[in-house]
Formats: sequence, C-alpha cells, structure tokens
Amino acid sequence: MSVLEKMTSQDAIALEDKYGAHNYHPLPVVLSRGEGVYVWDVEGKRYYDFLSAYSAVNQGHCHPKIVEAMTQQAKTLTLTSRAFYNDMLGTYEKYVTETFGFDKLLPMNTGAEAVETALKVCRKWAYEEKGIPENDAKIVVCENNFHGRTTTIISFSNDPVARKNFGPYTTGFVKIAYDNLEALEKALSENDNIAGFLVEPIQGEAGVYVPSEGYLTKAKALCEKYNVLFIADEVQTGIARTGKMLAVDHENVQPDILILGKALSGGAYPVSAVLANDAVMGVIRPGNHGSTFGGNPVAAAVGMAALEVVKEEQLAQNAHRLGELFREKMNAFIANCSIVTKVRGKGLLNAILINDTEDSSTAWDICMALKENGLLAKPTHGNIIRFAPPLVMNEEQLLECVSIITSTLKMFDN
Ligand code: IF1
Repeated sequence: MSVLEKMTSQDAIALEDKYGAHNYHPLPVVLSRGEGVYVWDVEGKRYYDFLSAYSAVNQGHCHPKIVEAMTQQAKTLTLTSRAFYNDMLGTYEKYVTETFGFDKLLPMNTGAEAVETALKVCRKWAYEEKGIPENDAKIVVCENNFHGRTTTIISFSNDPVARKNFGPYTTGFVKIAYDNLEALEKALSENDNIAGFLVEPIQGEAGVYVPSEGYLTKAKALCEKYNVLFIADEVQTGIARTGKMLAVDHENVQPDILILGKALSGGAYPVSAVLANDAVMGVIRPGNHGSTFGGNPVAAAVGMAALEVVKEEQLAQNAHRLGELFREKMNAFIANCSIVTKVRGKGLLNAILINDTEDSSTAWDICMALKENGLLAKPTHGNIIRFAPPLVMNEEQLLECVSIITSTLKMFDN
C-alpha cells in the first residue's frame, strides 16, 4: 500500500497485529483525529471519547493552549538532560508546587516512573530519617491496586495477568484490604518497619471503587500516629477528574508524597511528578535518582499549560457538576432496568456494573454496541464499564451521551 493511499481501519489493525507486540486487546476502532470530547476513526466516523485515554485527556483532545505551548517549546529547546540547567524547569516546579502546596517536585515522565520514584523516596526517608534498619523497610499497599507495570509495582499486584511469570518479585510490601482502617492499623501496629502507605484515593482499574467517607482522613491520621508516609497515587484521580483538583481534596487530606501523571500533560506528552515537602524530599541528593527526559523543557511547558487550562476553564467544578448529573440520570435508568446493577464514581470518573458474570462478554459486547452508536468506552475488569469523558464536556453533550448509553443498554436489557 502506497503511503499516499488512505489507510483503512483493517489496514491499521493488520499492521499492528503483524508488527506490534500483542500487549493490548483494543476495541476494533482506529482513531486518526481528536478534538475536545470527540475522536474520529480513519473512515471519518465521529465518537464521544468516554475513556479519555484512562483520564489523561481531561482537558480534551488537542487542546489548543496545550498544543501551542508544546509546539513553541519544541521549536525552541526540547531536551538538555539534567546535566545542565534549562530556563523552563524551575518555573514549572515553582508553578506546580505552589498549585498543590508542597516544597519540592521531582519530575519524571510516566505514572509508573513516578510511583517507583515515590517508593524510593519513601524507603530512603525511612532509613535516613525514621531510622528503620537498612533493607527492612516495608510499604503498605492495597488489594486490587493498580500503580503501573514495572517489575516492582507488579510485585505487589494481585492481578495474575499483570503479575504471572514476571518474577522474581520485589519484596518489602504488605498488602491489606482497601477501604479498611482496621486492616491498616493492624499492619501499622504489628510491624515497626513500615515506611509508607501507598493508596489510590479511588481505585480506578479495580472498577472505580470510591472508599467510605472519611477513609482518607483516618488513614492519614493513622500514618501520622505511626510515623508512616501517606503516599497518594493521583495519576488517574488527579487533575480535576473527580470534581476537585485532587481526589484527596474531597477530605482536605495533604499526602506526605503526591504522585501525579496522565492529565498533568493533558495527554499531549508524558509528564509525571512526585511532590513532597523538604523533610521528605530532602533525602534525595545528586546522583540518587534521575531520568533522561525527566523535567525536560517541553514537559515543563506542556505541564504548565495543562494546569492553566484546568484552572481557567474550571474543569474541576465542571467535572463535579456533570458527574452529579451523570449519576442522577444513570440511577434513574438503573431503577427500571436489569442489565445494570449500580453506577458509582466521583466527578467524571464513573463506572457501571453489568448484571452478568465476570467472565461473560456482555460488558465487551455493550462497548462494541456503544462504539456503533458513536461512543467509546471499555470494560475495566469483567463486568464493569468505566465512563470517563474529557472534563471539557458541556451539559448538552453529556445528556446526549447519557441517551446513547441508556439506549444501548436497553438493547441488552432482557
Ligand atoms: C495500562 C487505568 C490501568 C494508574 C495509576 C499509576 C499508573 C496508572 C492509578 C501508571 C496507569 C493506565 C495504564 C494502562 C491502562 C490504565 C489503567 F487504571 F487507568 F485504567 F492499567 F489500570 N497509577 N493506568 O491508573 O501510569 O505508567 O501508565 O503512565 O497499563 O494498561 P503509566
């Protein structure tokens, strides 16, 4: 096929199948353009994007302010490495630390890298500040967590598909039930070598599990009681997704270590960050940690533009308002249907539970029908479908999407 000929969806899928590792099972749709809440496939069909690249495109596809910032910086200076200073990083670090209320920021690229960085900072703090014997530090994590795909992170995953045959596994993690304060206190009180508690304020991949009211507040208090660092992974829940700038803001909880990624760049570029105060981040000294691209000028320009968009367009407020509307409409639908048993979420991070077994294909089949009806979403595990549109959506668009979703679900409602 000449590169000048228009590619069909089949061509694109065949190329990926032949030349790409099969580490995903995508919905059979080939996207070629994105703008705001919409994406288009190669045949020109338009869809509402109800996944937002797993909450990375909170600001909407190809936001002009973010694209402009990236383009201008890309024409000026893309990468210096941290062997030298550059004129963008310090300004970015000031802007982001002031936005979230921390002393310091360590810039990385992907969410998993930021999680790994947070684990390293936590361990080093434990040895050098808390006095835990070297190599004895343990970090408490939650069942059904998702924090990324590196070998250390999957070492404390309980998803067999993500974990099996990637051993030997990193040790030093204690797993407890999510949203269970007794389990957390038990773990903290039974072992004086606990360095930190790593938690998603809402468990995204597990199926948008919103913890009980007050869980984060009491968990932070327990961490203070036992001198353990509270580490919030806001890679998916952060940057206005749940109706506040951070999901922890719903309870006014200030983490000891904050992990950001995804929408920190609006989906335009890999940008992630770890934030902490000097008492914690001070353990990191030259040579302890780094990354070729971490804190590069383009990431800095994109990150600042992405956060400015969130503030200027009041995306957290919009996510809160439209999220309430979405759950109200979905609950009204659920009251009169049998195919969906529950809708749950916060802001515009929501999920519906399909009334079928985990191993059924119903959730997938529903997503395939949604695709035909002009809306893209994908099941998380088994019978749960996550709904996470860009936060720039307006009420009219949301109501149209509710109509698409409910009319599609009716096709499966026996
Ligand atoms: C995949 C979902 C999965 C994350 C949290 C860290 C990371 C993620 C809370 C790592 C990444 C992505 C990864 C992607 C699918 C998606 C995802 F939950 F968002 F849906 F897998 F669980 N912390 N989540 O959600 O960030 O290194 O990817 O930048 O790996 O399939 P990353």
